[in-house]
Amino acid sequence: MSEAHKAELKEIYALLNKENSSGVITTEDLDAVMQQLGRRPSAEELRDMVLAADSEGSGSVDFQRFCRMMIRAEREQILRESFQRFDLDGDGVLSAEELQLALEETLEEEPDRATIQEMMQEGDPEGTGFISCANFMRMALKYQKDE
Ligand SMILES: [Ca+2]
Repeated sequence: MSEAHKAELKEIYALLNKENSSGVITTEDLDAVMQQLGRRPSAEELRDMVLAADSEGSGSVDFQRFCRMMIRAEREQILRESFQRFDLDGDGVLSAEELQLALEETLEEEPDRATIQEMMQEGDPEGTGFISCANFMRMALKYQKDE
């Protein structure tokens, strides 16, 4: 994480603590902070962020956990946008063909057949012939973790 990014997260965290007089971070608290920063997360994203931040149900969020939550939220946002861009026909799932084009764009070279087949198998465990957004994100987050 860059220093600038860390500073930004610190600022958000400070705002969040100021907003949050009850000692419990709610989606409203988070929404208020995000609005101040000019961001407009959806209700669903806010809920996910609070759930992710307070996974133990303690009702409070420390800075480290808050950073992890924000980084995760940002990564997921980027992946969701990538998925939408890769989903050329906009049917909400990736076909093998769309996956191939996505890989060509990402790797800047033509992926071999085996790689695509492997990824289709991993991203489509039910054998529907398509990769869902949830599976795409799960797969991508796993590869990012391994880096
Ligand atoms: Ca598609």
